Amino acid sequence: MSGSTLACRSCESSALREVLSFGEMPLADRLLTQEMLAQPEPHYPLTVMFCEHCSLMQIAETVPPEVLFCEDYPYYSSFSPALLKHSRENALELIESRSLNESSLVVELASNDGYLLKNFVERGVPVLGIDPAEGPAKVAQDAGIDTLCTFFDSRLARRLREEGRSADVIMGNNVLAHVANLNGFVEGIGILLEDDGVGVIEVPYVVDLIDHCEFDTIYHEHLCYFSVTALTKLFERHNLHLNDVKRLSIHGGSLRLFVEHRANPSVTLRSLLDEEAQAGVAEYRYYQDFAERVGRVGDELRGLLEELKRGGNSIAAYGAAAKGATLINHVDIGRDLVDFVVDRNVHKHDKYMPGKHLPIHPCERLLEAQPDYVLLLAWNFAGEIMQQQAAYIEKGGQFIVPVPIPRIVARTTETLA
Ligand code: JHZ
Repeated sequence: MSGSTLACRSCESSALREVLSFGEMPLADRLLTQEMLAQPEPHYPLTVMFCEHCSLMQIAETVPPEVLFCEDYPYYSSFSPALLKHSRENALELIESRSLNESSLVVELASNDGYLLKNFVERGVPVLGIDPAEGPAKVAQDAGIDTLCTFFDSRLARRLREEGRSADVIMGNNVLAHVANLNGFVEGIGILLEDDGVGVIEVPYVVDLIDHCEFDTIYHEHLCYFSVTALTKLFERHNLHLNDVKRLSIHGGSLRLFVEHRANPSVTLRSLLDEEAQAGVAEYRYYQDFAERVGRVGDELRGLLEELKRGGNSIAAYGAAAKGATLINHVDIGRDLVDFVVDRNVHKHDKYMPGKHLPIHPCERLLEAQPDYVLLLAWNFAGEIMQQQAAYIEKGGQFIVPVPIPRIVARTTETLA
């Protein structure tokens, strides 16, 4: 059963207006085994709303977190070399800028398989990972990364405090949007953070989502889609201050937030707030034509795939990503159009994509089958994936990038560089 938001997830106002409805959708990370194919698959409505009071974009439905994150959660951060590099650089910068040492504590919320914390451990900085997903948490524990397999909230923060643990740095990458009790989570950060500590948090940026029509990043795990304007209000409610922000290209465009107990807003933060005000991010009209644009991208993509099929071409897909589930289900891409999906994550192999049940194979399958086209579901790692697949491209294979405008990426020196 999913709950429905009657009030804003941040400010609790009821001034919510619909931006887009996807109708009923399956769960994006609930990959199916062969046996599960014969059973009914749960579907839940997926409706994007905008809060006219605090300007937070969000979805209306809350699928219980235990359903989303605990059983067989297939997302392991360590399968992307680009993400590993990004995380390592982030950790090294922080060790340097905060002078972290053996008496510091770095806590990561949603620490997954330890992809980020291992960089601190390697340099002797004590860490604590917190993650409710059993599979990834076990990988981290086995690698010697102290990890609690549970959800983070204000109660856990208090318990840790009582045990004498407080954090010099709290990290949380791609977790804030996933949290059903948003205010409780942020309150917990305030409790656990040392007086002079810093929260370093990454979230996908709603401005990039809207501007580049990244509609496939909307699924039940992602409850919120943040602007700096909305975030400032969220943190202030808990006596925390968003003091600095950095725009990042990862995941189609993200923000790295620097949150502290004392207010000390940077020039960058102020100018991004100004930019958002000028663009109208706090007003409904900024989101008003999104549904129409999403419809257009979907029609164009389906049209392109159908045309290629009519021409006798074979098509596969790359990346059994959560966002891929939204894309194939919303655009209605089934086995009539795409034969199979490949992915490097071994935990996804021999399973089937939600809803459309496309089979998932190891990446080697691409060279064996040499389909004429590959739909890039993990378009956020396009450069990295196309370089890896140079042999497929050399043999005449071509990639289709679905957003912001569906297009075939021709075989160029750029893709092979
Ligand atoms: P990727 C996940 O979304 C889940 P997804 C989560 N909900 C979230 O918030 C975002 O990340 C941020 C594969 N791959 O990371 C790995 C290759 O096979 O874009 C993944 O299965 N070869 C927590 O799932 C998928 O593609 C490669 O070379 O949409 C990418 O999924 C690379 C780079 C990736 O996120």
